[in-house]
Amino acid sequence: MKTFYSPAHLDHAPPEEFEGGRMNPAVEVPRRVEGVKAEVERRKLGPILAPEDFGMSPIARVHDAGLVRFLGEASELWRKCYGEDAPPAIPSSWPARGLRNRFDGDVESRLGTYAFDTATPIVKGTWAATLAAVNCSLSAANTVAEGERAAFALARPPGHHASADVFGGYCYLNNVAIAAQWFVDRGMKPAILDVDYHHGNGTQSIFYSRSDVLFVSIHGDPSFAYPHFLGFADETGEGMGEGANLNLPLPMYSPWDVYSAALDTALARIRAFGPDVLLVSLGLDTFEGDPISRFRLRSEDYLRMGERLATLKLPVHFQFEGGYNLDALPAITANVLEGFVSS
Ligand code: 6XA
Ligand code: ZN
Repeated sequence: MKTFYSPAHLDHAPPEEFEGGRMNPAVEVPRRVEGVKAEVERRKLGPILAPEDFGMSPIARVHDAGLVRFLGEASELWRKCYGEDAPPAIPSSWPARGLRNRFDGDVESRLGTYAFDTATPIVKGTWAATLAAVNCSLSAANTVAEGERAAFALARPPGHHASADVFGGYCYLNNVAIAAQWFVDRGMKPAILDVDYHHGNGTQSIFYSRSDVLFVSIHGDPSFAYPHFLGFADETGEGMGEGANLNLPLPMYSPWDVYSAALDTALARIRAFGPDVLLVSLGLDTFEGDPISRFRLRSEDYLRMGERLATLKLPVHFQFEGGYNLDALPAITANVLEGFVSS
């Protein structure tokens, strides 16, 4: 299996995020991807390749032009406002009910308009890393479209919380959604399975009124888990998309037997949709030792997850998302990939 990787992510390294009333050390750090890369090499899971450059048009198929323009210039505008050595850009005010969205205001108002949380700082290297992550994703999609059984986009920042015109949750552009749209534009019928602990609100919202892309997500119930405002079981799609969205929120501390039953439900729904390619938003923060999540999957469960995905007999695009236990992350990620390729 080919893995796509770019070192551009190393320059996207905000040291902190604002959370729980204080600045906390960042958990979405470069070591995540570097550790997984080393493990893919160690287990000889296949070549690690540089992405091709797909340009801006696949991004424009999914994202709002105003968001893309803002992300491209945000760091520079922020530093003009607060100085060359300013800390990372984080919004401090939002256009909540009764206020106006401003798409062409100053950097503070555009940050509030386009971001939905304080966990997603913008630094100098953020935009280049974001574009490289999209290119890794599209390179993996291209490989799968050309007939490979699977490919792995090993990239950060992750993407599944970014909607067409809002960023957040450590995500700026939605890598998996851009790849799914790219498959659609090649006449393919993609299904997306999001196994990250957090609901993929961005991916859901991008495809919510469409019947040509299925979105299925297994995640911590938003009644207690981030992103708090989307991911409930009654969100089933709208209009043409009614029935093409399935959320399987699970209780706090769910272990593998609970998770695995939800996975069976998810796979049955995917089979019924009849896709010709599966995209997996591969978040590994369902692990029992994850520092920000509350599920209880163990290392060997990820082998089972990979094997179970293989029963669909579909080509699979694996897209790296969350997962923050730096000691376990390399092994549990590689376990999913190995479980898949060895079955
Ligand atoms: C913000 C938590 C963001 C969760 C990011 C994540 N405090 N998403 O792992 O999948
Ligand atoms: Zn997550």
